[in-house]
Parts: sequence; structure tokens; C-alpha cells
Amino acid sequence: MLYTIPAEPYEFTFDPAATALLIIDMQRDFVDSGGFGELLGNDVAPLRELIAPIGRVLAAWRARGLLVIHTREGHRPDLSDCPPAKLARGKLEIGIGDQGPLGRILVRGEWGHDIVDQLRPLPNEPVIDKPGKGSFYATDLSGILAHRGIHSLIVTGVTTEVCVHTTVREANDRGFECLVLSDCVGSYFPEFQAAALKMIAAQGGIFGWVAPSERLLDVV
Ligand code: TIU
Repeated sequence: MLYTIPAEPYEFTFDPAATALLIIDMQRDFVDSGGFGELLGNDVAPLRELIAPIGRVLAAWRARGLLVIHTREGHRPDLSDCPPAKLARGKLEIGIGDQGPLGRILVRGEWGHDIVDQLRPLPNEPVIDKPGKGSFYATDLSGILAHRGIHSLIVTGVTTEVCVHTTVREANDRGFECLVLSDCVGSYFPEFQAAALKMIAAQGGIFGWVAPSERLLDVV
């Protein structure tokens, strides 16, 4: 069964059985005080506002028994999968792999690396651990989507211009149709949020579609 909802730049049509809800990097390291995002100099408040709307979409998607996939950005404890350039970037006093208030920053297994309690994955929901900003690079996401017959992605999470954009661009080049939920993605920078959303839907939907989550919740 196909559903069609109003979106930018025109209506988005999808088959729920062939669509996954992707929740990108809703980790304490990005949305909690003391995490990587704050150590980069950002105010985490705008990102915390996403937890409630993403939670509503997550509940609706789970109630329909549809596929939910979570991602986490982070590295092995020995940092062998972290490019030296990424480690050095920012000249931070406390950076990736260092001990911070939430544990070692962006290191798998640490408190700060994990997803916030409100959006905690269920045991049957794949969690993609990714070393980069994109969810496809150096992960098994492509295989998981292929095995489930997924062609479309509902995209949520943080941050809009970094991991969300990189993932949507990767997905678009792989032939996926992406709907980005405008109130379920967030940036530390309001001007980047606005530009990043425009860039997805511009030029006839060069990377995909954008709509508020109410439009999706109207039909699922
Ligand atoms: N810094 C920033 O805006 N984002 C990241 O480093 N990672 C994600 O977006 N997940």
C-alpha cells in the first residue's frame, strides 16, 4: 500500500513496508551537557528539543511494526578506526578518545556514546556503529536495507548539516528516496538548519524531500 503526504518540493510517496525510520546519532555525546557537542563549543539545547518529536514518530513507527534503524558515531576503544586527521581536528584540549564528564568521548561502550534513554533502541532494532559522519561509509547499513527490501528512508536525528546531510547524500547516490522530517532534525546553528533543509528540497528535490513530522503522523 502506498501513502502520499504533502512535502517540499512536492508530495512524497512511500510504501511503509519498504521504508525505514532512520534515527541518526541521538547520543548523549551530542545532546547532553558534557558531551562531544558541548566540548566543541556548542549549546546543546536546540538538539534536546528533538527528543520529543522523534519519540512521537518512533512510537508511531513501532506501533505499525515497521523497521527502525539507529546510528551512533564513534570509535573502537583503541581508536584504530579513527582517522588521525579526525583526532587532530579542532585542536581540542579534550577530544575524541579523551576522558570527559560522560566517559571517553565518542568511544563505543562509553556512557556518552550511547543513545539517550528516551529513544533507546529495542532489541530488534539494528544499531549501526559508524566511524564517520555518513551512515553508509564503513558500515553494514547497505546490506541491512537490501535484505529488508527498503527503498525509502524517513530521516531524523543530529546534526542536520553534518551527519544527517552526509547520510542523505550517501543514500541519495545509492538510489534511496529520503524524506527528512524538519522538526526531527537539528543543528547547533539556526542558520545551518535553515540552509541545510533548503538544500535537500531545492532543485526539484536534489537530495530528497522535507516535511514536518505531523504530515507523516497523519498517515501512519
Ligand atoms: N559536530 C556536529 O555538528 N556533528 C557531528 O560531529 N556529528 C553528527 O552530526 N552526528
